Amino acid sequence: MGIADGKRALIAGVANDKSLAWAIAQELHAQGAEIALTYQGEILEKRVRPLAEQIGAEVVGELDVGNDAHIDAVFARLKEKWGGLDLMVHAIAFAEREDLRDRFLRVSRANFAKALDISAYSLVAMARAAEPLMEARGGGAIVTLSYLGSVRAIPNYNVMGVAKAALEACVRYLALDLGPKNIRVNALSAAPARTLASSAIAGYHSMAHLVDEHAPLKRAMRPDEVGKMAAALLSDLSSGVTGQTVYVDMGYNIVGL
Ligand code: 0WE
Repeated sequence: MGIADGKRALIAGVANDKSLAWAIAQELHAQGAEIALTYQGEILEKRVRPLAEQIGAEVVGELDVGNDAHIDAVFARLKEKWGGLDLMVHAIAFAEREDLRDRFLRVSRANFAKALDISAYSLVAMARAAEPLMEARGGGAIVTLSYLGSVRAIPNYNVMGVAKAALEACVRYLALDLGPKNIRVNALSAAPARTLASSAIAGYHSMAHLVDEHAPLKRAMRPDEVGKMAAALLSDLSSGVTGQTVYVDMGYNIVGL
């Protein structure tokens, strides 16, 4: 008996076995959910398909969230497959690599727009597509991934911080729109994790180490801790919680030094 028994979940943003989205997929599977995965581009498809197989998930298509036709096709497939949807995980972000270093104020108008489009607007577009499918099931729950750079100025995070601030605001407005349909929307703000999204970042290791050292729990985050909190936010255990940003960061965000 699991907390996601009989639930049907779409998880977007698995890149490989280090992805926080994969940790969430495994936990939801362990808690009894049926899973659908998407992939972004052919290179990641080769990584996602074998992972899907491990948890009996279906790969329901390519999802480049900058492409409305991909969003339409994925949700059409879900409607055909399940006729509804209970849970959705959005674990997607993008900023140009050149903007994740040096000075924030160098970001171009075009790169700023793209970072906010892919990292924040995409949640709105996916929530709109999910709404009728969740309504058909009498409600649902949505979780997206954020980071402390939304509310603190973290060196080099730059335009991604602005995008995560927008993402967390989108969570609140979506929660307001979708609450009457019994659909909850929350963000999970994770500590730095060693994933594909962070592997490219200069100075990542010293940053992650600072968190381990100064966080109240004095240790690194484990991906399964993100999986467990996401499962809770997607389950009836959090039936009274919506519009929130919940930190899974060993308490780092509360510390001032
Ligand atoms: O949200 C993120 C990173 C997301 C991300 C990563 C990349 C790398 C490759 C978005 N766009 C890109 N574009 C690429 O071309 N994190 C929370 C991880 C992260 O990124 C940082 C961090 C941390 C932590 C960047 C600077 C400083 C700290």
